[in-house]
Amino acid sequence: MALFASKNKKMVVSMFAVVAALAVFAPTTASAKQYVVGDETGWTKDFDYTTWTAGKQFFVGDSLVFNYPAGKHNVFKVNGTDFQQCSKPLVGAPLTTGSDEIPLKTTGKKWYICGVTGHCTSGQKLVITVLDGSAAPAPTPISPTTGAAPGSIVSAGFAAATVVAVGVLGMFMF
Ligand SMILES: *[C@@H]1O[C@H](CO)[C@@H](O)[C@H](O)[C@H]1NC(C)=O
Ligand SMILES: [Cu+2]
Repeated sequence: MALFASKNKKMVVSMFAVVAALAVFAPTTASAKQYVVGDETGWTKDFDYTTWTAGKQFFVGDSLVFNYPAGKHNVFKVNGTDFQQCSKPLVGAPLTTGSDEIPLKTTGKKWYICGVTGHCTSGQKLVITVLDGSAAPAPTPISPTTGAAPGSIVSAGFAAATVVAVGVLGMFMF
């Protein structure tokens, strides 16, 4: 760094801060996907949700949105047995807003059915497998100051703020 004139140091430090901040934010925004179940058809009976899931990969951090006319359908999260038998869980209320977003927080199989009589048996049932988010491309670690994992938006925000603060500090110090 002794080779750099004071002005160049400022430039290098602030450019570093900007690049590092972008590197922290870019992967978090790019990787989280929101899946509208059934796309424009939405959540309804007489639809093949197995075909809809084919070729899709769901990761922790993604979310599902169930769209339907409120009052016409609902969304129960069930286990594999209830899914097979199209039976509503004995405890727990369904989602009923007509635009129900479900964040995928853990890995593994997730099962959803409509609780209106006859709808699940008419195909209104969805099973997905949620994969570990780390299977997605990992962000390139640039800054040694960002100790936080990029998994959560909050920690990413803190990390970016730290990087920017260091950059600003650097502009005054050098
Ligand atoms: C699935 O959930 C039902 C209640 O809705 C429960 O009775 C049953 O034991 C559960 N099955 C498994 C395999 O957890
Ligand atoms: Cu229904």
